[in-house]
Amino acid sequence: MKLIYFDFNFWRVDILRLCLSYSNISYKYERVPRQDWQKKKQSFPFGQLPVLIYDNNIYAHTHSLAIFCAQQANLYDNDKQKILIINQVLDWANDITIKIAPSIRAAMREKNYEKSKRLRKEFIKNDLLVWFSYLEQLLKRSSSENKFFTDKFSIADIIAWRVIYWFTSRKLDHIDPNFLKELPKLKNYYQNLMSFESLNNLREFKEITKAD
Ligand SMILES: N[C@@H](CCC(=O)N[C@@H](CS)C(=O)NCC(=O)O)C(=O)O
Repeated sequence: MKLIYFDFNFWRVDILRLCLSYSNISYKYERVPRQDWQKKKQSFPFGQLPVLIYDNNIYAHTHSLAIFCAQQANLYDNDKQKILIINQVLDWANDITIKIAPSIRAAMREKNYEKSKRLRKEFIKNDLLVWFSYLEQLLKRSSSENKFFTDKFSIADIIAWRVIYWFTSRKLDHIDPNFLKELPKLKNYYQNLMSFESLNNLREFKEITKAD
């Protein structure tokens, strides 16, 4: 099994790596340097990363790959309603990424820092707490103790941990790293995951949190 992503850490690929590693499934990992992307883009399905190479076939799209890796790692579920909960966390992660993406693109691609700042402030005003409170609400109505989304550690918790880590790790300009104080249940959930040994002992977890 081989995963391919860019030469930086991001939740879309990290959730796949964490899943596989959790169940000791070995995988290769190729990082494409950003400067090589334009000449390589067309060789990937959908012109995007991450991709998974499995049994000589290539597969794309975070959602599909996440379900596949979680199934391999026994971090998905067989219960239809639990599957719905897990899939919603995946869709939440995708949606909040799409919401913040214009402010990232303005800085990274266009090098227009004023525009990026304006878009980031708009995101903070309109979306940041709204979207994290959606996640907190989902946690509250899905789990009995606000410990794991489906009451059993799953890829949903890996995704939620990774995305909250991204938003609270001071990597995103203008975002108060303490914004979760407004959402105490989600904050507590996240802190429990930070100290959950089955997760924080993984090599990938250490690498992700050390890189910042
Ligand atoms: N629908 C894709 C979106 C993946 C995506 O947006 N990948 C970005 C990096 S995070 C990318 O490949 N950007 C380069 C490009 O679109 O040229 C998925 O679910 O994985």
